[in-house]
Amino acid sequence: MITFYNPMHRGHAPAHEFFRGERVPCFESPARVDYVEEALRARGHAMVPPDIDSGPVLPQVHAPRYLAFLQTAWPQWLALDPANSEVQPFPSVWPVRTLRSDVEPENFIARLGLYSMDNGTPLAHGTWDAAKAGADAAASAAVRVAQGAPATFCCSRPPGHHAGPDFMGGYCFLNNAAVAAQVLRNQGAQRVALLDVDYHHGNGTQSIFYDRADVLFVSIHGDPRTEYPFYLGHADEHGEGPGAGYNVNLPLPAGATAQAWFGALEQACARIAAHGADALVVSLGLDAFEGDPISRFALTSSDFSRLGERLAQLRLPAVFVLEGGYAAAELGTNAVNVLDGFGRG
Ligand code: SP5
Ligand code: ZN
Repeated sequence: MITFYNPMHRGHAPAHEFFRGERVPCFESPARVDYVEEALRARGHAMVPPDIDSGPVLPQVHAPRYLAFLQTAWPQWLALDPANSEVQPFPSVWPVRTLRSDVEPENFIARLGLYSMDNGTPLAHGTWDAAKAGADAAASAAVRVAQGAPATFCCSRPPGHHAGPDFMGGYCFLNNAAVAAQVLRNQGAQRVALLDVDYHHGNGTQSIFYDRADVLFVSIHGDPRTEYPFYLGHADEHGEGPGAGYNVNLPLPAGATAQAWFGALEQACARIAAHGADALVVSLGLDAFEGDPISRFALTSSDFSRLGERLAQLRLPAVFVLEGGYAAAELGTNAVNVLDGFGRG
């Protein structure tokens, strides 16, 4: 399968995140993609750099003022104090209910809060370049499928599915899967199905397409009553306006078995088949793996092969986009198992 890699991902390497008020090493590390690239190479998958600029598509899925902030966030942080080059900025205040989000504050940390859903998405000097090259890789993967490739893989980090129209969150900055779906639409697909199998609900993707019927969003994830992102991903979120009926959430309790997971996958596939899509985008999080350090599903490495084989039965051209998955050493096997399963199916 043609894989687009992200030549800039290593520049996004924040040192720590917060857990229970303490600094801990980042789960979302450059090593994750190193392992996936190694497995792709070992199993003979061609890897090519992005060849499409996502610049014109980004404003179709993200607010211009958010893009402007993100692109210049690091230089703005340094402008406050040159010593900040060694310090990670974190938001500490957010415009929750009753507060205004229409007026951009001048204070940098206040603007960071305006454009963040959590304090778990650290910025580093190379974050914009890494996120932008990742969006380019997603756009490239989508164009290649629009041109007739049966399937492509966007092997990139940082991930994207928690990033909403105008905010970062959950280690995500630019929504790569949304970019891929929008590019497929721009290239002539009338209907796109987007399946999100990351352990965490893809709140950003859901929100971007919530009022649209052309992109069906279907997600299998840990129940937000107990799992991140907590405030979205419930089964009663069906879409709104023209998008009513085009959002499908299939939450499962933390600790759910692989059997329960594949039961949800059947429901997802039935809804996708009914959509009459021209193409499929898969938000390929691998944190439903039994060995994932921050998640509580039970898929084995061979279950990821089964996932790929089942998705192939949809008989749709597909763009796979890497999302989460924090059992770094197993990430390569699990990712390529999905891709090879899809190739066999
Ligand atoms: C793309 C993606 O998978 N983002 C996930 C973001 C999750 N952020 C919350 C991380 C909380 C870590 N909790 C550690 C629990 C260890 N027992
Ligand atoms: Zn996840």
